[in-house]
This record gives sequence, structure tokens and C-alpha cells, in this order.
Amino acid sequence: MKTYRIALLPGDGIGRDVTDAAWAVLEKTAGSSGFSLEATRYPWSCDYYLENGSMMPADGIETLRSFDAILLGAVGWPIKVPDSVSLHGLLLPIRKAFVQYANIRPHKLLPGVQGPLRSEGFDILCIRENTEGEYSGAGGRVHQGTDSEVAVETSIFTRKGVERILRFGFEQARARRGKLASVTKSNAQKYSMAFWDEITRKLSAEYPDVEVTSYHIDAMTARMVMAPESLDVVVASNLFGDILTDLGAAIQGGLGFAASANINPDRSAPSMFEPVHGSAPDIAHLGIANPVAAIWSGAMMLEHLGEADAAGRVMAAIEATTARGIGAVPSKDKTEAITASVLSALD
Ligand code: GGG
Repeated sequence: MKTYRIALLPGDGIGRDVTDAAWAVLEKTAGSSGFSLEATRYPWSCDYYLENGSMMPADGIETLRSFDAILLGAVGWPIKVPDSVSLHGLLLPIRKAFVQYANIRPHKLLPGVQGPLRSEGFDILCIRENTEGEYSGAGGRVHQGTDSEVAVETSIFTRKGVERILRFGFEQARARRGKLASVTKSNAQKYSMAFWDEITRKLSAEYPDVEVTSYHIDAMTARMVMAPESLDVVVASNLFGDILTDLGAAIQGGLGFAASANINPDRSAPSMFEPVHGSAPDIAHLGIANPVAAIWSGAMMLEHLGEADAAGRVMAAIEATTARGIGAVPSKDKTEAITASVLSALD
């Protein structure tokens, strides 16, 4: 029997609650699908930082490299560790080291979930550049604490990085409804984002079957609210993609429904799967976090591992659950009840 080795990084806050839920569903699915999953759990988190002075050990990346995939909960607990330290200490280094340059985030309404919009028939695949851009971490501060203090942070856009994420987007659009929206702010950011637009135009010649439209980020935020059904694949930079996909989560009913996959398309290193939401310290360990986004992320992991039938079974179990109204309304049902319903829908 095939066994997949999975690194589990529950992280902080509700990350721990929803990872347990997702793992229960994945294990049961594997058991009835002819493969097995073997989890190795790592406690890397803000608590780990307080004890050890870093978010993960010095050989953390090398430890993770041997796994088939990584399932992560959430990172951050700002009263313990500044958010910039926890993010740049765990999530971002993993994405960069494993060249997980495509962050895929689907936005659509699950059955029974009431979104805030009039339009219900949308199905958007946001693809966020995940290794460079505004989250490159290049910058510094001088004259700290004085009136002359200066903070500089440089966004880095490389031809290789922009071309590969756009190409990934074109391929996804080709496999879906054939429409690609490329998002920048190139009227204001006249070097980096004009460069992105230029590469979009160049690649569009290679994909004559894909209808390409370039949007400014401000226009795209309005479009996602006013006419989400007009969108198919949306490709954006690291920062813009991060922001747009919280908006995407909002139109699909809330952050508890937004799943994501950090993909290494070349498969030269493990990919990582995580709900879009953060650690939500205010509701951590109260048993009320919605595990749907984490379970859906787990389904994306199975799909990536080549277990498409099992992934489809998990999605069907999620849909059967929300269609019955369980987990469909934010904060109404307990984590345990939603998980139990998904588990029983797998029978
Ligand atoms: N579950 C992912 C998580 O912990 N998100 C918190 C966050 O702020 N992430 C920033 C990012 O995805 O770049």
C-alpha cells in the first residue's frame, strides 16, 4: 500500500484546532481509498519561538524536505511574537526554500453557504505569486527612534518569477474557462508593475486561446464584489494576491471557507497546504473555529499527491455537510460537530 509522509505544522491558535480536524478527515479518507498517510508533527510556532528564539530549528527546512507534502494550520500570536517575526520565521522561508511559487486559492460558494453578495454563480481561482514581490524581505531602517528615521522596503520582481507565475496562470485558465485576469497597479508602480504587464502581453501571444484582461488592483477589488461571475483565473503579486484572497474569502461566506495550496509546480520539493485564515487568537481552543478551509486544503493536498478520487470524496463530504446547514453559517457550529458531520458523510 502506498504511504504518503506528511509533515504536520499546526502552528498557532486555531491552526491547531483545524489541523486536528483536517487530519481526522484525511486519515479516514485514506483508510477507505487504498493508501495511507503517515504524519510527523512539528511544534514550530510562536510558543516554540519563546522557548528557542526561532520559529523553527536551524535545520527545519532540511527536515521538511524529505516529506511528500506539508499541512500547515496558521502562524502568528502577536502578543507573544511580532507578526513580522513569526511570518518571516516560518511560513515565508518554507514557501521560498521549496520554490512554492504558486499559491492557489479557490473562491466559490459551497452548497448551503450564504455569501454577502447578490451573485452566487461565481467560481474564481486566484493565483498569488508566492516567493518574491512585496514579501521579498529586502529593506532596512536607519536612524531608528530619531526624527530622521527612514524605513525602506523594496519589492523584487524578477523576469523568471513573473514569467513563471503568469505562465502557471495561463495554463490554469486554459484548463478552465479560458479567461485570465492579470492584476497590477502599473499606472502608479511604473517600474515593477509595468514590467509585469509587459510580460503578460508577451505571454498572451503564446496563449491565443486564453482571453486576457489586465486590471488595476483597485478596479479588481470592485469587480470581485460587483461582478465576481465575470472572473475565472486571477493572477496577482504576493501582496495583492494576499489581500484579494481575503476579499475572495469574504464573498464565499468568510475566512472559514477559504482553502489554499502553496505549490511547487516542478515537484522538486514538497508543496504546502494551509487554510487562508490566520491563527485567530481570540477564538483559539474554544472549539468554535470552522475547520472547512483546513479540510478543503487537505483535499487539495490529496489532489496534488495524485489521489484525485480521494480528494473528490473529501470535497463531496464537505459539500454534503454545508448543504445540511452544518458549518455553513460562521460561528454557529462547533469545530467538533462540523468535523463529525464531514467524517460521517465519508461513509
Ligand atoms: N494559515 C495561514 C496563515 O497563518 N496566515 C496568516 C498570514 O498572515 N499569512 C500571510 C501570508 O499568507 O502570506
